Amino acid sequence: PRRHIAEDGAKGGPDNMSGRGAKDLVVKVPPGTLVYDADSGQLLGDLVEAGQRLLVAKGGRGGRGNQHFATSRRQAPRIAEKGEPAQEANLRLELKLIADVGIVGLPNAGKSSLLAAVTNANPKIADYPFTTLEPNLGVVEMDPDTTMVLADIPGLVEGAHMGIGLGDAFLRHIQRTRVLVHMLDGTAEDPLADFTQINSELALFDTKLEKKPQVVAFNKMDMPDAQERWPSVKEELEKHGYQPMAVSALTRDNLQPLLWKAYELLKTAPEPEPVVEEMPVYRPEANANAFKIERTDNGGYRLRGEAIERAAAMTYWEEPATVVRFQRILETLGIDSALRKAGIQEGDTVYIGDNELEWTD
Ligand SMILES: Nc1nc2c(ncn2[C@@H]2O[C@H](COP(=O)(O)OP(=O)(O)OP(=O)(O)O)[C@@H](O)[C@H]2O)c(=O)[nH]1
Ligand SMILES: [Mg+2]
Repeated sequence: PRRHIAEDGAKGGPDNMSGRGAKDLVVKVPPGTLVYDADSGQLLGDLVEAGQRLLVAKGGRGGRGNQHFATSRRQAPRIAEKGEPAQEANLRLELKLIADVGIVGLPNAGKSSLLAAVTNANPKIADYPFTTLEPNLGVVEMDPDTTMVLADIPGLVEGAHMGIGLGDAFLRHIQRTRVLVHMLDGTAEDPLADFTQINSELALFDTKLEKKPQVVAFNKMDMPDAQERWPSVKEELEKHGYQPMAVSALTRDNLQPLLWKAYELLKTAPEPEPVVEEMPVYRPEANANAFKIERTDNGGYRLRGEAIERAAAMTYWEEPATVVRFQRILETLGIDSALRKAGIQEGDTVYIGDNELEWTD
């Protein structure tokens, strides 16, 4: 986890100077990022489009200057507030990449080679498993009016749905593609077994993935091994209702027809379901003035509550005037009487946030 900390609001000053409010801290995330409250698991928002913003924690308001505390009796009050501390939130970010077409297949099938051959993307390509460690995106322009976004989705190995080889992270990306190009390594011992394995990983992760429209691309047709296997693989796949295409990412043979086939499916494929129908933007606390009194092990009292904890954080305890003001807040919120009801005695300790106070009558 990484911490991002915005400034607190600045303190208020004399001569009616209000403190500066804290500047917004903007954390940039790529489109397709889901934002969850890490503690409750609640989904706070789904940042789909470029430029979309989500407020997850407010920065601190600046402290009010002394003039704010003037009354008819006290014309020049000594109190000024400390800046308000910024809200805190633990967030979990999940990236669901958004592409029209996801290229899936076992390691070494030629996914990255396909992406590199047809788009401007420049993914790593090598002949050992797991060359590609994160999905790559590329835009393919079939003609000036027809473009698609392709994603090379690596890491689909056996057990991917259980998180083996980071597979579940990759599977999540597939949820937000509309059509799959399923690449088979034509030189593999048993391309059909590979095909079944990938499909079962998809289904085990999310049954909706299995139903995504698939174009099967039998790759490496430039190799004699692949040419030899092709007729039987084709026949078997056709029996199951697929229309596989033999291609070579290396020689680029048949890649254009493959893309048009994917495009055809794309036009009729359903939009991927949004993860949340409504987009909650910010949820205010139920009742900021609510408070709770807990007994501590050492016989003290701990006060919990948004408003009171904030007021405590904004009090200068060495300034009697601000302490008096805090005392008034205790009374206004009914905390004072609740503490008395709870049996608080002179000299008892009251904890609020990081503050430790002594109760005096
Ligand atoms: N002969 C031949 N080799 C190919 C073809 N396509 C890919 N290759 C080779 O196969 C190997 C794997 O290709 P990649 O594109 O890296 O495969 P990948 O599916 O992205 O693999 P991972 O990233 O590990 O999942 C590389 O050595 C490629 O050069 C093809 O059409 N013909
Ligand atoms: Mg790759």
